[in-house]
Amino acid sequence: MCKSIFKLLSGNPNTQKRTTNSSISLISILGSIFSLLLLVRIILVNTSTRIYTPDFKNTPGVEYYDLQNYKGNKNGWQMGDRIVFCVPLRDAAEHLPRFFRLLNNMTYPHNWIDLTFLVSDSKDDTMGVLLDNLKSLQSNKDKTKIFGNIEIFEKDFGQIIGQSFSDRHGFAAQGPRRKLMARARNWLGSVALKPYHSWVYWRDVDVEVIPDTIMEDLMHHDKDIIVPNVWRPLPEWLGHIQPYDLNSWKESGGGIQLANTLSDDAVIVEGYPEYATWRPHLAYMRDPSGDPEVEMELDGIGGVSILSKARVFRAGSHFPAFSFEKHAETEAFGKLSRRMKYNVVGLPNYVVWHIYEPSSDDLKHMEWLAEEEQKRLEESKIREFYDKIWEIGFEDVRDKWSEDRMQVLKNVDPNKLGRNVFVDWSDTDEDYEQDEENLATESNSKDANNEEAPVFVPEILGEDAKLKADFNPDEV
Ligand SMILES: Nc1nc2c(ncn2[C@@H]2O[C@H](COP(=O)(O)OP(=O)(O)O)[C@@H](O)[C@H]2O)c(=O)[nH]1
Ligand SMILES: [Mg+2]
Repeated sequence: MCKSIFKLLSGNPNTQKRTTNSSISLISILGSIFSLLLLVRIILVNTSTRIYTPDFKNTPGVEYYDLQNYKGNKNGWQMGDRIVFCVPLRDAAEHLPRFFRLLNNMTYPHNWIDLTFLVSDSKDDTMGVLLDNLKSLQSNKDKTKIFGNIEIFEKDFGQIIGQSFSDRHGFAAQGPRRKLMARARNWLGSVALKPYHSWVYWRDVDVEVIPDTIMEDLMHHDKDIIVPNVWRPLPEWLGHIQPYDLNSWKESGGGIQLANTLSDDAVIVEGYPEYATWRPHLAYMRDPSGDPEVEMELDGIGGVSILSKARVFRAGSHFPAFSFEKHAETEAFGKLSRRMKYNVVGLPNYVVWHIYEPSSDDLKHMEWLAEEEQKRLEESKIREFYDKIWEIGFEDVRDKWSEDRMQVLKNVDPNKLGRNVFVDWSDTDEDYEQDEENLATESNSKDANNEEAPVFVPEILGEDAKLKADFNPDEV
């Protein structure tokens, strides 16, 4: 039957033409359907993978941010990731010039760094010095060195604890100070963080030495929160260097046990005998020749230099200004962020150096050292003076005399010099004779009175004669 139809179709030319036409239209219909399906598919694929992007170009005053774009890349310096620096300041005038010097040396593209400062409870000219330093920082002729947006906030919190080393580090001061510091940090963080920031960097003003590549060095670890190790230099008499920041640690059984015994409001602080936690501290994990890339998981962290992804704060983590798991401020920030499933990491072999500030005891000791030094100086001055007097009073002229002796004798005719020197006293004047007579009379009378005879010094004369006898003109 197929055969007959084929025959039928191919046999008649009209039928053949109709068949060709209908084939073409069939193909074009199929093509159209295929193209349509393809188009639908493309539309479907595109709409399902791409987020809807509203267009606000024509709506004044609207800013749109797709927050997916600000999640923080591990190579942020190549991706244009914007960082906000948060710097709390109190009585920081003396530290600011150093802070800005270090800031200016940083290798992370300056244009992508925004700076924010919170100035609180300062008795010195922190604000004035801050403004001066910012002015010269931003007047750099090299435009690549100019920083991004700069914001300064001012708010006093009524901090009653002094800013001296010993005031700040006394045990009793710790709880209230840390809670208040937490408030200050939250005030700053909440106004500083903008939607276009990918990273937040917390930095204390009083850092002495820090690698210029600190941002890249911390960022490439790609952690939610990361801190370096913090040590400080010491004067020679205290032993050169010392771990500084004990707030970065890993929780221990001892720490948890201790926390359970404390009241709800208590704040555990490290480095005080009152609170023995036996926690492993990041500071003590340092191996000076160890790999700086080594990471250590942490629970509590210190605040000297924290790099955090912005999303950690966006999600609600912060610096508890109350007792959170018996901690406050940066240590509680670490603990809280861990509870929120963010990773918190420290670098034991990568070190940032905090400045050395003397404690009250150090100051007393230094005062004593200065007094001792003063005493030593005075004594050495007196000794120098006496040495001079001694030299002048008891000058040793023997060498000088042997030189002079030659000078004295060099014009004497050696031929006339004999071993026995004859002294002709005949031309001695009368006065001299008279003197001799007087001397003799005096001597006789003294002898008569049994008094001591005048001392005659034949050795001297003999010495003189010997000198002349020994004289060799060839040696002159
Ligand atoms: N805004 C503000 N900053 C503070 C306050 N106390 C300290 N700071 C700043 O916070 C940072 C850390 O303080 P610091 O006293 O050095 O802490 P320590 O090194 O842990 O003793 C420094 O930059 C200080 O200038 C405060 O009450 N308010
Ligand atoms: Mg400090």
